[in-house]
Amino acid sequence: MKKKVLAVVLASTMALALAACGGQAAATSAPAEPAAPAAVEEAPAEEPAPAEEAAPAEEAAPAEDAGGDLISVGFAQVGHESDWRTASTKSAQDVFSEANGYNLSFVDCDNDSAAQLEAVRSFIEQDVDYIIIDPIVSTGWDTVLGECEEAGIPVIVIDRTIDDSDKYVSWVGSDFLTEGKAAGEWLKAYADAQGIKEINALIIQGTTGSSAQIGRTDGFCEVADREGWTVLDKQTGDFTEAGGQEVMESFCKSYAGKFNVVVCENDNEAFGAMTAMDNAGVTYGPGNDVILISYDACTAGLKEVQAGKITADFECNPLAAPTVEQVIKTLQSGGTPEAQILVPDNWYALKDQIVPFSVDGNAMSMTEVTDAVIEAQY
Ligand code: GYE
Repeated sequence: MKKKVLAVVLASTMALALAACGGQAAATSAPAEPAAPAAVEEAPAEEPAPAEEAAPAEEAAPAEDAGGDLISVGFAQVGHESDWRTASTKSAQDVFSEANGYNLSFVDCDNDSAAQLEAVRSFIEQDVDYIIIDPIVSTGWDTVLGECEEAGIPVIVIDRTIDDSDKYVSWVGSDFLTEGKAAGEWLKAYADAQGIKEINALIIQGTTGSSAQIGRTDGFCEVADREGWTVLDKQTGDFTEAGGQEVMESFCKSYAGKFNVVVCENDNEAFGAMTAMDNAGVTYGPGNDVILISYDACTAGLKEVQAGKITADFECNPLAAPTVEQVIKTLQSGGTPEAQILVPDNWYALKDQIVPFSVDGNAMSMTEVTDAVIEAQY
């Protein structure tokens, strides 16, 4: 299969050059994420931090307001599209419980941006004390955030970024651009180690216009462009398993025998892509036809790494709620929280796929997937 791939590539260099990442950048370009891909040092830790340690919760001193009432918090959540999202929701519901002194209004916006704006406006009407937003897409926010400001309700942005407004107090989340670059730089080092000379990649993207999609696509494509790899195609799977399967089914038909790398922008898309490749007779994982790269590194994703299906998985930690609670406590006591708080991530593979690589000159470490690592994951 690899030889076949090489032959096709050499025969159609011109056509493929048109489909390279750079040629399609406009489709996914957006204002830079406000979170300076800060602390690369803070990114992958040496040891797998057990999930709870990523953002330690404080001892549960009920966080009631000065009058002894519960603190009301509205959370406009993206939806329920992935394992990552389920973990994020559970984390918020656990932290902002009545026992901890909160009254949580939780809205699952079902990946609908209009519904998400409506949810925020309903929180303003309820006159909640704080609003948490995980923005489905990164633009279209300035007006409604202005309304929050006018109502005197502090907004905390969680996970995905808002790129067209700064009317919020803090952002807590992961560095998606670094995740994408890490996937690209790992692939470069791994391909070199394996003697793979040609990369012909397909990308199943996350929800179009979400900062997670933009950062991961841009980061990976930056390396792809630099290395002269061919990105045959990239299409959104909307961060769902069904979406990943559908896109991969169409890729398997359109690019049969032509690709040796599939990048899925989350684990659930990877699960769907695996089904599609199984049905098309395409093998993937270490030693097989296709290098399968994924993001999130949820428990089910790491199990597929262990099973030799996903070749490398780039984490995005969903347990940000304890850190958001710290922001609220800081505000409650009249302090000023950090404007940007990065949740650290790890990169995962099996032992034989762990190769040294750097991102922006900073050496990265990878974590070997073992039973204990999977056990500790979210
Ligand atoms: O990767 C995906 C989820 O915004 C980082 O959204 C999050 C992404 C995550 O649906 O699984």
